[in-house]
Amino acid sequence: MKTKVLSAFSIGVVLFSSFTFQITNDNPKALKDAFKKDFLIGTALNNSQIDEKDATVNDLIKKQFNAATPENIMKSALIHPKWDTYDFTMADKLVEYGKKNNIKINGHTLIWHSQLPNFIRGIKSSDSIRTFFTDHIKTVAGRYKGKVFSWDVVNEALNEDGTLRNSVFLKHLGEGYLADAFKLAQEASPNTELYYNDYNNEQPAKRAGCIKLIKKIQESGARIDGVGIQGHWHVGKIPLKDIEESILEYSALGLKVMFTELDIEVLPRNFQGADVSQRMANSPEMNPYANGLPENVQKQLADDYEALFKLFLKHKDKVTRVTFWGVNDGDSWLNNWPVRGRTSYPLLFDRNNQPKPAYFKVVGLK
Ligand code: 9MR
Repeated sequence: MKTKVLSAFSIGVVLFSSFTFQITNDNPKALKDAFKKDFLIGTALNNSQIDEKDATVNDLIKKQFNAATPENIMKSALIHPKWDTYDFTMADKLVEYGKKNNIKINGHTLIWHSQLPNFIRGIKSSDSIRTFFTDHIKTVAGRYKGKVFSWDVVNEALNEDGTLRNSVFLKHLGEGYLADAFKLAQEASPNTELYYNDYNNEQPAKRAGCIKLIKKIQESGARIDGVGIQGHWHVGKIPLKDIEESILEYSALGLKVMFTELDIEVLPRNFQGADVSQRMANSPEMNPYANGLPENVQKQLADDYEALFKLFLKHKDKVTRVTFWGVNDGDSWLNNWPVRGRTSYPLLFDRNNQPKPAYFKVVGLK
């Protein structure tokens, strides 16, 4: 009898210790804690997340991230829908959410050629574009003065060859609009960090254009604090050398470097970057992992994330934030771009909010 009790006890101990071991193994430090001394860890938030609709997602956000960027709600089409009408409802909620949960908010974005309000199309005079530009920055940056940590003041002003994009702002205001945007943002919100943000600006030609653009802003006397490299990359093709050179070259200009919209696409595509106007037709070959991600791709994704974070850690004195473009695979924009309705797997958390092998590799670096 005694022996029986003892063995039941020892089985219990063995079970208990393997259980505890599993907990520690499956439950490593949260991202924001693991990289606490290195850089902020951010995510993009959509309306349902700001509204705290799903308790599991909400817990995940609060546990893992200490920075957030609104995925859409601060873009001019949404926050400034009519000439004299602003809608701050969701942006105000986001700011509250950040305050409540100790999450630093990066405003995204003041001046961007895309997701502009409809009324812009009807404007033909440069004076009116100037008025829109000035009022928009003053009003939006002014409202969140002291409430957001930083702003993407200008987003995606460059072409792939490094020349300036022929946006409505360049056409009507000339290239001085870049420095003007930073000056206006600085006046409206003096203690907020001000950034230029783009995709593919780690690529040599676009990077050279980006450096030229930054120097012009600096020479104008305007303040620019950092540059965001969005980081929409493709599995197995992370341009590590270009990224490292970019970190060094941008920080040599006295700027902080951020990875602002990180995700790694695993689905086929015949071009790079994140120009939302580019689209491709759907077909079964274009959506190969509708029923799950093969082991080898999952491993490559994990290895890519590990290599990236190793590089970020190597330059942690220059990199101040790494933000993922979405919380989990299910809500990534890559399920709908450049092909609608695909099943993509670009982030560290899966559709059930569970950490993926890539998460363990990244956190395992610490
Ligand atoms: O993720 C955003 C998606 O929900 C929007 O439909 C899209 C529309 O332009 O914008 C996406 O976010 C973009 C970001 O604001 C700027 N860089 C590229 C991002 C992905 O397109």
